[in-house]
Amino acid sequence: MDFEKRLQQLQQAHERELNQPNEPEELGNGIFDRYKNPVLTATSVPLVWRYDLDPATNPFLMERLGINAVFNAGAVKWNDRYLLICRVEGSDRKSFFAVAESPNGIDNFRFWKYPVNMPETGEPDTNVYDMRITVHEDGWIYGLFCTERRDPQAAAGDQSAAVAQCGIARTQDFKSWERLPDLKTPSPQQRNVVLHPELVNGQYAFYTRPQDGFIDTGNGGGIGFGLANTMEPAVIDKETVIDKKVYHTVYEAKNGQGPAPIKTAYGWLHLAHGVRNTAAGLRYVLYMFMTALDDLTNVIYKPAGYLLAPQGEERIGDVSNVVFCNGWIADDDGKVFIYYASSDTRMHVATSTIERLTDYVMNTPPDGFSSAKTVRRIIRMIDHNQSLTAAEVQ
Ligand code: M1P
Repeated sequence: MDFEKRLQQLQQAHERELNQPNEPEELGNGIFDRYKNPVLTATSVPLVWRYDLDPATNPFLMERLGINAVFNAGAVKWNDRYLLICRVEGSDRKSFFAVAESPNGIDNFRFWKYPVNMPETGEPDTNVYDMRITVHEDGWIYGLFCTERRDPQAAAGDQSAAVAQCGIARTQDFKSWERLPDLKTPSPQQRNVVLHPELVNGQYAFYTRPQDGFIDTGNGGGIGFGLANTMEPAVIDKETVIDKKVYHTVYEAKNGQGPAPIKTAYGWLHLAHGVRNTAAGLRYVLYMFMTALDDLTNVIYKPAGYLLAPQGEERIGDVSNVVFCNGWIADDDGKVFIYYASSDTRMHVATSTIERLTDYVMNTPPDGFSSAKTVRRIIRMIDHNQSLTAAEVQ
């Protein structure tokens, strides 16, 4: 096929994908609405990032810099637009950040002209991913992310051992970023670190995820909390686990804070991921809890089980059976956009409201930690429903 014709076809297919309207799935569960299409995939990435469009240097118009996946995006409403700060992973396995913007938060996401050119520290990152955005009361917008480097202690034959730490950068426009020193904590490794939007007694507050190893959290794990006097550099001397791993729950293997929590009249709403072991490997789901307004370490409500688990095609991808969320947006009218990735492959949106999410978190029963308690709860609900008059049920 001739170069011009192929180019035209590629451009048409790309525009068709970007302009595809998104619609909620029917009925839903009353807590949130899923949408029919992913909001971003690997093929949403601009053609000019992937193809050399010069017939002299790329006569077959082949993809030169392939993109493998777009997932795990931080999110923020900025200048009335919905921004996703995506983890874009090249076919070379390296992740980087890129901003995509939508007028309505559910479709028509388009990447900005260039990916984020994140500055490095004196110890260059091998891989960076999973940015959490915090619009902080100090006036900066912070992006906290995982920075990964080869484990300097690893034997020559071990090319997988890595050290994960929390990288920190700040911005005012999402284009130019100032890199700050990596977070220091008592834990040997860190992932899923999130900055709280408000100061606590004049200090910066962080949600952490202490872990002994790169994949296994070992004796660590749980969502931790710590304070630092300043961001330059941010040093946490003491980490307290506020939401720990628990046997036979959806967060028995590990868990991690999702995006920065949302403040409500009743408490801080948290979205997190929980991981359990199965014969088919790890399964990642999303769950919620609420902490007290006057004590960020006090979990006051926590419904049993998951809020959102992988479903349909979400189950399949590079790392199957995973949903992961590090970005959500609460609009002034109370609408909430939950941006979640499926199977480390693509981005989706689910919508809800603060009213629904607080009702879900505050009025859904907590975990009873045994089958017998689950059955007793169901019987109570059946009996309650049977006691209603026909008129009440209608
Ligand atoms: O592959 C699933 C997820 O695994 C890691 O999350 P966690 O540290 O909680 O296990 C991260 O690499 C994340 O990016 C990835 O989606």
